[in-house]
Amino acid sequence: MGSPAVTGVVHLGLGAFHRAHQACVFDQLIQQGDKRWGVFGVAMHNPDVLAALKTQGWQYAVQVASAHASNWQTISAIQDGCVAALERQRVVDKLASADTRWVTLTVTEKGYDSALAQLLLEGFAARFAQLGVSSAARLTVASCDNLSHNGDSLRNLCLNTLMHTNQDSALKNLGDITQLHAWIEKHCFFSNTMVDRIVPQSSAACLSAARDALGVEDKIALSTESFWEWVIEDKLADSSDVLVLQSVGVQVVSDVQPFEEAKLCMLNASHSALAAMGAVLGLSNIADCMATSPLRNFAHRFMTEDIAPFVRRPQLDAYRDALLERFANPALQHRALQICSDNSLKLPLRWLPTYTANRIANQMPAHLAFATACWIRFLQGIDESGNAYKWSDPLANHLQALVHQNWGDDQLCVLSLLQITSIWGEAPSKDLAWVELVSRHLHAIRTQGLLQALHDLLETTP
Ligand code: CS2
Repeated sequence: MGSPAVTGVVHLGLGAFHRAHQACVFDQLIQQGDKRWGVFGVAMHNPDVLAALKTQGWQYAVQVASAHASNWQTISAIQDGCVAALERQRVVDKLASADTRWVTLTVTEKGYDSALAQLLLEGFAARFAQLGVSSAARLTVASCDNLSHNGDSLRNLCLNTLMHTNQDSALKNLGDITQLHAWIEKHCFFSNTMVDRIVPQSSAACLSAARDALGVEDKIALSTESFWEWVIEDKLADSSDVLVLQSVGVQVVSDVQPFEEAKLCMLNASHSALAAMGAVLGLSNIADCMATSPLRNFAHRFMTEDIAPFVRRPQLDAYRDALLERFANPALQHRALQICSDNSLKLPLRWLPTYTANRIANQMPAHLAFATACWIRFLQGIDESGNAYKWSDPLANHLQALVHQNWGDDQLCVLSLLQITSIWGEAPSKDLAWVELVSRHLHAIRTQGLLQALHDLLETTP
């Protein structure tokens, strides 16, 4: 089909997830002959992926793998790009370009900060200056990170940052702030989206499989599953995109929330629980966890009993069973410690809604209490065979220090962690029955080992 001439999408964040999810969708659209979906890929800081893309002629391989099959696809949707920290003006120019119709983002939970907003605002201001109020100026801005109401959050972040900008700030290029505010409200369509595909970080095994299968060196090859979902709110700058996206399997819906809620509270929540358990048990990846039947049973019951009654996606039993199968995919080396990274930002979105919904209904989410105790045990940083591990989290040192300080006094340990309101809000640390239950589980895990404690939980809860 040849290369498309136009980079109509600016994507921020060139991690594995983008390259094996949205980039594959855009690639398919390009292959169907719609040349508007080439991606200008912006790495926020790290230049490595871009450097590899350049030397590989803007191509990389994605292995779609299960226990029974493996096939390789070559993705060439990303056509050009730059590193934001090094070439900020190129990002701004690209955001202002009339060719650009979409902005997509995968900058992770911790990327939604004022620095991101400032970059986007400069781009929007340049676009306003260049394209004015014509319909060509309209832009779909689609956050593809695992945040609740990701589009609304990004919009609020941008508009709040703009309103707090004053003349002395670093943002000198925004022009009249009131006019820019009105322009953004009218021209930028911040759609909420739900994105799903399990994409582990690349590994040496994946790169060598790529070498064997393709006979070429690919420094950024990835492995993933065949399943993918992308559900986008029907709030697009160009409404004719709806049919275009649907033609390759993207769902466009009026309300993303039931999808997003099920994704975060069923998939991501049980992922985080399994990952914490796996790390403590010395299991390296999620498929290993799923091959350990008490952990698989736990995930099944956590989703069925604690979570499903409070989420609204249709056919939840089938959704849950499909998730369990996906987690068990032995071809995905999805490391427990990768999933545990940034837990202090993930757990509020993944676990807290289930706690809150259960407690409002006067119920006790027994499996979530156990998962919470596992998370606390995880923070010790040493598995049950005595091997130390590390993970990345902006609060890692603080959390680990609290656990070490209070280890041995289960209630104090639990309280000290539940009192971190940026993770748990106000309620859980004041909920005596909850503190008591989590402490009891922590005691059991600490004194009998995680598997015995889990066995007791699965035996005693109905
Ligand atoms: C995972 C997600 O790393 C993690 O925290 O739970 O990346 C998960 O694999 C994706 O959201 C699946 O779509």
